[in-house]
Amino acid sequence: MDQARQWIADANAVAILTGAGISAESGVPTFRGDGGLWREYRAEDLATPAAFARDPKLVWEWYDWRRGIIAQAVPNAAHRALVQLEIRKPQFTLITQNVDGLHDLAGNGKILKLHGDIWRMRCTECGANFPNRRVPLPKVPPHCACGAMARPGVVWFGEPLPEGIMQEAEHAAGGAEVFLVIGTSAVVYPAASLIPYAKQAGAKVIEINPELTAATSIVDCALQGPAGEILPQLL
Ligand code: BJW
Ligand code: ZN
Repeated sequence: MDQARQWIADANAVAILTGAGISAESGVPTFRGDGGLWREYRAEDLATPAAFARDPKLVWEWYDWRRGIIAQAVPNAAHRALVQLEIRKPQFTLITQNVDGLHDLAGNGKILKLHGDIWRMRCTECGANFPNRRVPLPKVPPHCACGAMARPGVVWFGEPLPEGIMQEAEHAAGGAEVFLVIGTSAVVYPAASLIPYAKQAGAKVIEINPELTAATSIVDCALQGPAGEILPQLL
């Protein structure tokens, strides 16, 4: 812990990769592991274009239910600590796999949302991309102004990430002196590839997670515990 604290204190350029675990203490369920996913379905079976094509109403009910949970959630001590870190560091990039918007709500400015935003929708026909914070949705599935069905503004398995975002994330990871990996199982690609990418570019990689993950064996320092407890101590 002391060594990691020193690396962070000495760094001008910091990049961070967060996953669902950083929002766990805000009451947002994670995807995998204990207490992870919901109802009788697996995320992998609902978060795909095929699932949406098969049964858009079912997929939208799942997202509507999750939006209801997220709407009640507020940023926790870990989200808040990252706001303080951004204030302190001249070069700071927060790369998140999360769609919950809690980093925005906490007040971070430079956020790369690799997997989109649960508070946005996209039209399946005209391509419009628009915000929608209505909870619960008055009608499921929701529609675009053009009349066609809308879909959640998130990235499903088998879909490309938003245009250019991995280049930006790699730029930040490649230039970072310290790369923090917080609350992710590090099994979903290409997000997980940022961890070895940062390491190979020379960053000190610090992981914060109560469990061992796919990344633990390659990080320079693994701090085992909940992000809401570890991060405030670290910064
Ligand atoms: C705590 C804590 C506390 C608990 N404090 N920590 C082989 C190699 C490379 C790629 C592939 C491959 N095989 C298949 C692929 C492709 C696929 C993939 O990676 N699959 C793997 C699962 C094998 N990837 C994709 O399909 C991606 N697209 C792509 O590759 O496109 C290529 C392409 C190019 C051009 C044209 C077409 C295609 C897209 C991936 C999209 C992922 N989407 C989801 C859903 C988002 C929307 C939604 O929310 O519904 O993103 S899936 C889900 O997993 C979600 C998450 O962002 C993502 C990562 O999960 P995360 O955040 O790590 O959460 P968990 O639950 O796994 O882990 C939580 C962690 O927190 C745990 O470790 C806990 O211990 C910890 N924790 N409490 C700190 N208090
Ligand atoms: Zn439309």
